[in-house]
Amino acid sequence: MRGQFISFEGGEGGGKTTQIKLLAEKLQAAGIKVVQTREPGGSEGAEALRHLLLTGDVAAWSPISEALLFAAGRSDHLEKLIRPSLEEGKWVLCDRFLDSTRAYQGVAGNVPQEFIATIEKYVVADSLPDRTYILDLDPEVGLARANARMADIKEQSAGLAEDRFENMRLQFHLDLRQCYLDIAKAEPKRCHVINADQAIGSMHDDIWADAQKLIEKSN
Ligand code: Z5A
Repeated sequence: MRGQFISFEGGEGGGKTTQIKLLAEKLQAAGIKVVQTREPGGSEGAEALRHLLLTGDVAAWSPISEALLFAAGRSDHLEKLIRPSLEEGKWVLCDRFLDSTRAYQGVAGNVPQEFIATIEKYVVADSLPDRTYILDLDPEVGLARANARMADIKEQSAGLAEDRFENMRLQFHLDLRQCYLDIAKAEPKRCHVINADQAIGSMHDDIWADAQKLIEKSN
């Protein structure tokens, strides 16, 4: 039986990585095989693109070039990892997916939605996530969390840190938040908004309550 495809989305510091790890542990304890992955990245080619996209000058790529590069990585990721894993019955938990392009390059970067929709049609096609958890948080709180984590990473990696988008102005992050909430409103069956301004354990409880329904449905 095909596995379930779950993506985690939201602005900076919402806790996606933390929540993916917790959900993966619960699913594995329930006997489900899980693949944890991320975008940009997740396959060899897409990880190389990640490095190009997320290091260096914030203006290195125009939003339209970024949309194409993220799409190229997504196409490789889908072909090499996501679709084969789902076919093997594994559940795929993905840190960011197509909604990040809609939000970061689309609404916040002004790339026309028709352009993004066309790329989605050919790259993602019918491989939409079965469920998307949108971790919703005031950007000022999220950026403070992300910056605290970044300070640790920079100390360990001599300055090579992926902080391009975190350097953008606050309005950019407010636009992102609104875009995610609009996506959730437009696609309520796929997207569930999780309040990220609560303790890690409470967020996990909300996600697990919903994931259990997915397990029941997929049995
Ligand atoms: N991007 C794009 O533009 N277009 C696209 O199509 C795609 C991506 C796919 C990827 O960065 C960047 O690529 C991203 C969008 C862009 N923008 N940026 N910057 P990334 O993968 O390096 O980082 P991220 O996805 O933005 O992750 P993050 O927001 O920094 O972190 P997170 O995964 O959401 O959170 P976390 O690592 O689990 O937690 C962050 C810190 O907060 C950490 O210290 C935790 O211990 C702490 N935390 C977590 N939860 C809580 C709660 N509940 N309370 C208190 N503290 C917490």
